[in-house]
Amino acid sequence: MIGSEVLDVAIIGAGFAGIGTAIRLRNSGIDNFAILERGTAVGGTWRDNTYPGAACDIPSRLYSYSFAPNPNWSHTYSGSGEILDYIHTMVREFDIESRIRFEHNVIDIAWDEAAGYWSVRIDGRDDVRARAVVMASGPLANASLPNIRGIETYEGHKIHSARWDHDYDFAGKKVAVVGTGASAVQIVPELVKIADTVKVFQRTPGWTLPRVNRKTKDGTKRRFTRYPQSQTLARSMWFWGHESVALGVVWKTPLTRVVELVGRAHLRRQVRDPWLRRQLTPRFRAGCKRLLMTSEYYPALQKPNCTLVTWPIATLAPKGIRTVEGVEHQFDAIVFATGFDVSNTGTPIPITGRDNRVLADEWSAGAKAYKSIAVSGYPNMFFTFGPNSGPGHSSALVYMEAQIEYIVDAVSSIIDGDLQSLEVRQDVQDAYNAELQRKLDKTTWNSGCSSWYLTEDGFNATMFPGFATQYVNQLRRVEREDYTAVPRVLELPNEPARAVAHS
Ligand code: N01
Repeated sequence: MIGSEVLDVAIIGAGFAGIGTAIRLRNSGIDNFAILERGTAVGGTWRDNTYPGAACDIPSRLYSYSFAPNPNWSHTYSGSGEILDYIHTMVREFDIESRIRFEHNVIDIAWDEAAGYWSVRIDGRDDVRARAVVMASGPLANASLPNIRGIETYEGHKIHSARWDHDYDFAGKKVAVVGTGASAVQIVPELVKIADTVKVFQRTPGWTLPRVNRKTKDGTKRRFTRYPQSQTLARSMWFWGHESVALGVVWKTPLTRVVELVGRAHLRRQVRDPWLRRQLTPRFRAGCKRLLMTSEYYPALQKPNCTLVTWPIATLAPKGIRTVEGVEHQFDAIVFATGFDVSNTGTPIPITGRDNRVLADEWSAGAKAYKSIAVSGYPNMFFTFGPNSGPGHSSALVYMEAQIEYIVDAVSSIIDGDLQSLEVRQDVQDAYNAELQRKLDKTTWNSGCSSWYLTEDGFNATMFPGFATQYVNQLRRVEREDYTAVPRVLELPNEPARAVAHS
């Protein structure tokens, strides 16, 4: 049903990006917005990923917003609970709670060209109209069980890493972990402490680097509280440290070999058994898949109750997992740390733009946008963590903050300039993407491994081929010549009359 409400901005999702956008919109004087959240709590991926050992592999000083510094991070790298607390604290301190509408599952978004607003359909509720929409639904929001033969026949307990079952007692159980990515390497060290046995099913060994996690001293917390500049300086040092790593991780350079040498040395130091070492040695360039930052994973694999299985899985059976050489491994529970249904093709929600264009169709071979944020044909719509916005070497929050500032600038242009629409030019978007794909050819991500960064056809719709500095700099301001701006001619329904701007 069409509701009567007209928002200036509808934000889809109350994760890090949605909350950050809300804070910065409000700081810039835009107050008529709502966050539409399908869940019952804020936090997005940090609300959902509560598996034992869940933590961030980027230092907290950098994995936080510069406009919401936290002097009290307990460790260099925080656990998921502490990160979720940080998000809750922002919601409280910036007074965002009243703007969040929980259990508002957006099922369709369509542009009304004549009226100049987006019609946002919400499951079982009145539609909302919004002059601008910010898609903050996140690329890793949808946990997916893998497409393994026989998965439905397995009779034991199935758990996905991002939908942890905290009621299930692993004590004394025989457990399988499928997958050896960023989630699995955090789960396995915790599971071996409680389960009777753990078998880890590895398809591809990843590059693993040591992670030194130090407790933050009380004196340091006090100093950061008293002298906020000292925390800014610490953040800056982490930023530049990660920027230097880009030289070996983002591009295939001689420094990539150095990263690989560090990975090999880490493996040699932690794993004495040459056969196990061989099984764990990656066969692709470092950085191609996400680097695994852990000092706990290799030791956990060598605990007496843990086994690495490298035979490919043939099928799941009622009692467990059958591998291709014909062995059936029986389990009480299987943990799937197999990643997410990543929308680098299609869109998470049906989106219909100008002239009835359907974004999922346009993105079927791989998503494309301008500077990861705007898409031609879809005016007044802005993506956080849109196409080609992923960092391989730095904090997602640094990228997200730059996106938010750009989006707030664009939305301010629409509201303050009383624009009907602000739409990126197709030729500008095409030129940007041609250059982007040319640059991606030289990156480690496109160097021949398979990962969630790439579509099945090998198109990279996920990562930004450059330094964080370059990504941030391109988003410093909205260049008006990149966009077509149409002044508003109609008043929106049920809103106080406004002066209509004329160009
Ligand atoms: O998922 P993944 P994840 N049969 O896709 C294997 C973020 N994150 O949840 O490599 C057997 O990386 C698959 O094998 P292969 C981060 O951005 C961040 O671990 O495809 N195995 C792989 O080993 C990360 O990139 C943090 O051969 C199957 C694993 O499952 C993203 O989340 C922490 C299979 C999936 O690895 C996803 O990480 C955790 C099958 N059918 C996650 N299908 C931070 O610290 C898949 N696999 C910030």
